[in-house]
Amino acid sequence: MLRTSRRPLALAGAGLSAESGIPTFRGAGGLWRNYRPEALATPEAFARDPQTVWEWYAWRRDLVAEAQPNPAHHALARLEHEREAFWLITQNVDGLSQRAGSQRVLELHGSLWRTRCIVCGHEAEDLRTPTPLDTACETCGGRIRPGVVWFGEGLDSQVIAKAQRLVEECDLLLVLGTSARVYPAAGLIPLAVQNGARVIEINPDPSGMSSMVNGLLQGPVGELLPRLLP
Ligand code: BJW
Ligand code: ZN
Repeated sequence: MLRTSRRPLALAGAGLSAESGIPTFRGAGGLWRNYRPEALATPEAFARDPQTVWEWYAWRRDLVAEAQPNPAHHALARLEHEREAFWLITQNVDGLSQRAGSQRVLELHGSLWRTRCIVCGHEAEDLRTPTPLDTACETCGGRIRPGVVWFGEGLDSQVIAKAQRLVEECDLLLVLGTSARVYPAAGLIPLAVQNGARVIEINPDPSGMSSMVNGLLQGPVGELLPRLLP
C-alpha cells in the first residue's frame, strides 16, 4: 500500500517517541510524581499551581534534550525526502521529528520549545536546558506558560484546518503510536476513512480506532516502520 500510494500521510502520537525513552501519557510509566498527565495538562492546573506544572514541563524538556530520535523518526524523515507531498501530522510536542530531519511537520498540540505570556500573549522560542523555572515575559514581565495545547483549549485554527485538508487529500494514512482517544486529533482517522483513504496503524496495542483501519501492524513503530520502507 505504501509503495503504490500517491499521497501518503502520517499521524503520530507519543508512542513514536517511546523508543527514544520519552514516556507516553496513558501507558505504564505515564505517571510523574503521582500526578496523572491529564491532571497537569490543563489550564486549571496551571492557574492553581503554575510551579508544579512548570516543574513537569522542565523535567520533560530536559529529558527530551538528552534523548535521541529513534529509527521511526528517521524513517519518517526519509519518507518525506522520497515523497514530494508527504506530511507528518504530530500530536507530539518534543521536536524529535524535526531533529531527525523532518521539515513538513504539523504540530497539533504545540511545542515544548515555545512559550507564551499569559498576560500579553507574546510568544517566544526557548531552547534552554536545564530549563530555568523563574523566567518572566521579556515584553511585559508577565507569567509565561508552555506553548502547548491543554485539555479544554482550542487547537490553532489554521493548524487543524491544514491537518483536515491534508487528511482529505491523502490516499494512505499511517497512524503511528497514538491511543487515538484525544480529539480533535483522533477524529482525523475517521475523516480519512470517510474520504476513501486506506489506514494502516502501527502500535503494540490496539487503539481507539483499530476497528476501522485496513491494517494493524502490532509492534513497536521503531522496528516496524523502517521495514515498510525500501
Ligand atoms: C507505541 C509504542 C511504540 C507505546 N511504538 N506505539 C470529542 C469527544 C470527546 C471529548 C472531546 C471531543 N472533542 C474535544 C474533547 C475534549 C478533549 C478530549 O479529547 N478529551 C478526551 C480525552 C475524551 N479535547 C480537548 O480538550 C482538545 N481541545 C478541544 O477540543 O477544544 C475545543 C475548544 C474549541 C474552542 C475553544 C475552546 C475549546 C485539546 C486536546 C489537547 C491535548 N493536549 C495533550 C497535552 C499536550 C501538551 C503536553 O504534551 O503536555 O496532548 S494531552 C496528551 O494526549 C497530549 C497528546 O498529544 C495527546 C494524545 O495522546 P497520545 O499521543 O495518543 O499518547 P497516549 O499516551 O495516549 O498513547 C500512546 C500510544 O502509543 C498507545 O496507544 C501505546 O500503545 C502506543 N505505544 N509504545 C508504537 N514503541
Ligand atoms: Zn507579556
